Amino acid sequence: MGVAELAAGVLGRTSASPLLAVGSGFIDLTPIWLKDFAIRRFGDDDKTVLLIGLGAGITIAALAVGLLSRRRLGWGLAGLAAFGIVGMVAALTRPVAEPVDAVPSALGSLAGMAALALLAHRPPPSALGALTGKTAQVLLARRPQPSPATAPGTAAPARGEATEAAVLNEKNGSEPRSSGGAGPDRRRMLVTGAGVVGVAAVGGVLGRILLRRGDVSSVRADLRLPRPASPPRRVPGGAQVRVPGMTSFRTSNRDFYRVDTALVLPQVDPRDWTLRIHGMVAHPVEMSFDDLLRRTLIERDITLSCVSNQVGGDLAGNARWLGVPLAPLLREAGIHGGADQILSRSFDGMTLSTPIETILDGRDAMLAVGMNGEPLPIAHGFPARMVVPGLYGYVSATKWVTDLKVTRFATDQAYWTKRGYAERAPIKTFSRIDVPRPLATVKAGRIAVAGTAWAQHRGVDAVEWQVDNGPWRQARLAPVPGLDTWRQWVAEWDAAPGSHTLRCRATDGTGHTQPEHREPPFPDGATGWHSVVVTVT
Ligand SMILES: Nc1nc2c(c(=O)[nH]1)N[C@H]1C(S)=C(S)[C@@H](COP(=O)(O)O)O[C@H]1N2
Ligand SMILES: [Mo]
Repeated sequence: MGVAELAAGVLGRTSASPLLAVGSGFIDLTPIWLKDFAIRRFGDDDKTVLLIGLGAGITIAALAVGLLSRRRLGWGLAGLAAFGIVGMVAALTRPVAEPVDAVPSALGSLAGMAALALLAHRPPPSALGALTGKTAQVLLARRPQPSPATAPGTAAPARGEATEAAVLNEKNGSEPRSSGGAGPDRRRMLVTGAGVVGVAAVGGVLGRILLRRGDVSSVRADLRLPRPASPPRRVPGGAQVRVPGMTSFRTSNRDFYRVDTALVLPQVDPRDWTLRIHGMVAHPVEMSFDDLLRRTLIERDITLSCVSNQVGGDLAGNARWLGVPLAPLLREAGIHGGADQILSRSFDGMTLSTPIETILDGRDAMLAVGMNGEPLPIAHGFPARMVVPGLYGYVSATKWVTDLKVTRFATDQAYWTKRGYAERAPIKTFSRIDVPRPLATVKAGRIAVAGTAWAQHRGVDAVEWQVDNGPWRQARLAPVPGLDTWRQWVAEWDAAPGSHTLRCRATDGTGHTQPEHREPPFPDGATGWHSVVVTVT
């Protein structure tokens, strides 16, 4: 594996590293329930957990191969060949695969086989310290013979001697084989072993260092973005509810949730970046990053949310996005009648499908280049991503976007829609209680109950809350800059001692109130009322 990592590093192709290719293949094959569990349980650490799990799996498989090869070297070699094949298949089935991506796995596999053969190899008897082993005896006994092959009959006494020697050895409690405790045999084994470990470690580390050549952090740090021609609406002072422990209205780039299938972050240099607009269009477009920045820029506050967000969950964030409006770009390309989908593709081969009408209906759908006053962070799609207010991320928020194909739902499917998620996925009306926290202990008396609600592009018109199945009461809604951000709410509660359950539900701008009925995130977003149990003392 060290050799394979080194080869991937020399090629400068992350997707050719068997470890990362197998990990990415694993992500693609992960069933939805396991993905939702991983997101819920590990959040942003899901990839680290996957890599640790993969490491453990490989260790166990390697131990099995090692044990097999003690029985028969051929089985061990076959096991290592299988390792190589798995790596090659994984690398070649990545969406960005090129034939050369098979090379690291193949080399790694061959190196592994060579290492195993070296380590398993038994040295010739002349090198042995103690000449008491069976092989040694046989060879010694044979030495006077011209050749066992030409004089088969003469081997008989020798075999007898050897058996005697073996029996004697067994009586003495030592193995009849020559591999006894100390001596040059063992030293040689240790030296070979250390050599193999050394090559593997150096290869692995060097490979990783080489793969980091492509890092674009410094390019990003030096990038200056133009100012927007259309600035954002002012965020009202009261948008932030002043309650200790309350979610902040604006999510910082550092705290912004991250959800994607990228095991390692795509490193896209804006100088090499191009965006293609093609498919059902009159004039296909190919533009550079500078071309993009020369267009009219807008800046807007928009709340993103993930379809995997559970009731009460925090897979949502509100940021100020700077970008180029998508609708005019597409219109200039000349959309053919009958097109109903934009299939966007990212640098790492991820695909997302977006209903075309949601981009053209006047909302602030954009190709974002800035987030909260900075170029997009690498984890959030540097240098450009899509943002479409009102749609779940998986049908709108393509990070590291490089390609927009105007097409039809009947023709093309994207990564998640292929896996059964809804093609049209407006964000469902959602509300949660942020303060007090679940299972908190609070002092009896007047306390603040506060939370966040969202129904992007429809707006939140009301949030109600209740204590222990009592009457629903209206919460006070904080002001917001527009329909596309989340909205904070707050209420005052005369808390009496005891254990209490608090609940909330929101009503959006279309008059629709969140249903009580709980549905899981699959296939178009979770539903249900959020509740929090607290102890009042
Ligand atoms: N290239 C790419 N873009 C992607 C994804 C992805 O896996 N790959 N995930 C999408 C999903 S499911 C969500 S919820 C949002 C999350 O954006 P964020 O990580 O910036 O919060 O990105 C979307 N864009
Ligand atoms: Mo998502």
